[in-house]
Amino acid sequence: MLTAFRKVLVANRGEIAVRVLRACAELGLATVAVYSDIDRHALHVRYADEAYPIGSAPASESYLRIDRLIDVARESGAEAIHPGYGFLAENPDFSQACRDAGLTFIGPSPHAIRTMGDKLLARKTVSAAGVPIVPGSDGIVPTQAAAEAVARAIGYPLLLKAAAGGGGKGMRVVRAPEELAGAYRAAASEALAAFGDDRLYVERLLESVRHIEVQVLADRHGNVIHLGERECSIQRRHQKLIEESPSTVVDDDLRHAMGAIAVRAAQAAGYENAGTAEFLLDRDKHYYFLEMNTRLQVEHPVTEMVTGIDLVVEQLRIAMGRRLRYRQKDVRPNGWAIECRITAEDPYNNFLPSTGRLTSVDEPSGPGVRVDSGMFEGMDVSVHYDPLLAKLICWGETRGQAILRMRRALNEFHIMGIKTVVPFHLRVMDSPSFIAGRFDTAFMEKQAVLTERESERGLIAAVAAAAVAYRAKQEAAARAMGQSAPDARGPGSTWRVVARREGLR
Ligand code: MV4
Repeated sequence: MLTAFRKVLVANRGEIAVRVLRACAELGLATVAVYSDIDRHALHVRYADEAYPIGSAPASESYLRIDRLIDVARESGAEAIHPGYGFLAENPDFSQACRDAGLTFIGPSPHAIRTMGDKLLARKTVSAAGVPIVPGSDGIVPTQAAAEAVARAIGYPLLLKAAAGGGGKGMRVVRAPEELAGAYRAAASEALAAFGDDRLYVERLLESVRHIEVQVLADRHGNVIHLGERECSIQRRHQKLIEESPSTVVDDDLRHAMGAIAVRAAQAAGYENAGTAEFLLDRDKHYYFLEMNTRLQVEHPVTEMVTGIDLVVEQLRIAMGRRLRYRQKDVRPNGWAIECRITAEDPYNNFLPSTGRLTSVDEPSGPGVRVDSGMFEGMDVSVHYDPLLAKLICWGETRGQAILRMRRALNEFHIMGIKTVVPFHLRVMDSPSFIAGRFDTAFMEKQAVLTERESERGLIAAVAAAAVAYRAKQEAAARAMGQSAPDARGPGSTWRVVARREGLR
């Protein structure tokens, strides 16, 4: 049955709020934005038809306030809520609260969120459906002794994991029996701090693996399809940095097999809407289900760029009760897409968050280039929220073309006023192992050079070359206007601009 809605409240901020608003507008839906005090001038507030304040800067006082969000939906007449990602996107209580308030939650049911949110229940559920999981304990290991018993059965090295967690929190590697006691205590206390739940389980540690995830779409009529894979191995402390689709190690047969297994996992969970099954893929092409993410993911654009399918539009249509418009045979990935996450972090100082006011923002464009951004000149980047500012996605007919295009686009991407990871991404695009597609989840450890500040000599030479090039452009532009170039030593001086661009300001 159809649940028509005409107005959507987007319960998020930044680039993903802008992204969802765009899909809503293209479907002719009215839109409602919500904002914290410091977001009152944000892009998503400007793009929405209506905008409502929901509280002060800390997320706990605003974007996580379920009561305020439901109140604004009522006050604005919004009949549906899109959670974006992060914040309340995978909070089953929010999905339930929307239902209780008679609102359509644009995402899976509370039951599906709960099932996949409990990593143990997720393992049990999909394993019963024939989905391969990493060998490990059958349930939690309530004591260190229980963990030791499992270790004797599956062997070392092993991984202690939090039943209530994902994303690596509460995870500890154990390579020998004498390490188990300390690791167990550390994992349990970290899990308790992060999730309020110290239950642990054990898995065999798989090494030299890739992190491959498969996008699925499930409607409310029993139709489930997959949209191919995303390569997500380039991560730093479980934060993805660069994603791509397809993966250099997945051929058509493997794509077909992993896709079918991802569909089976979604069906086992009674899944509706967009979801992502995460796998580990080892060197022998064996794959193991890790967890299922019950939200639209940050990296969804790489799938959109190779399939031509707008995932947010499909989410909205599914939430309206519409049938999927695509059958599995209609999904044929075309070309290659790479995403670089543009974050406000200093790649040469341990990715320390960088805050401040954006004094200028030049975003790349041109053929095959997409920028999903929440940035604007004058925007204040604060410590209250995730450092993700934008995503740069480049498409090419081949991976090589996508890399060249990404290099070109990154060189056009100038964000002044804070430090960003743009220079880091440029180095990755020049990295032989990345170019060769020869990497795994240990890429960042193995490529530490990518985050070492360039040698003084090299840096000075680079800044000098950039200054000369910039000055030449200034002089050429001035000549074209019949004017003289600005004073090289003034406030907009070449050296100052380039030094800022190189993060030396
Ligand atoms: C693993 C693993 C190897 N063996 N499990 C779990 C959280 C998710 N974000 C990644 N996780 C992993 N689980 C077993 N049994 C490797 C990963 C993993 C990873 C682990 C440490 C550091 C970076 C990583 C990047 C991707 C996957």
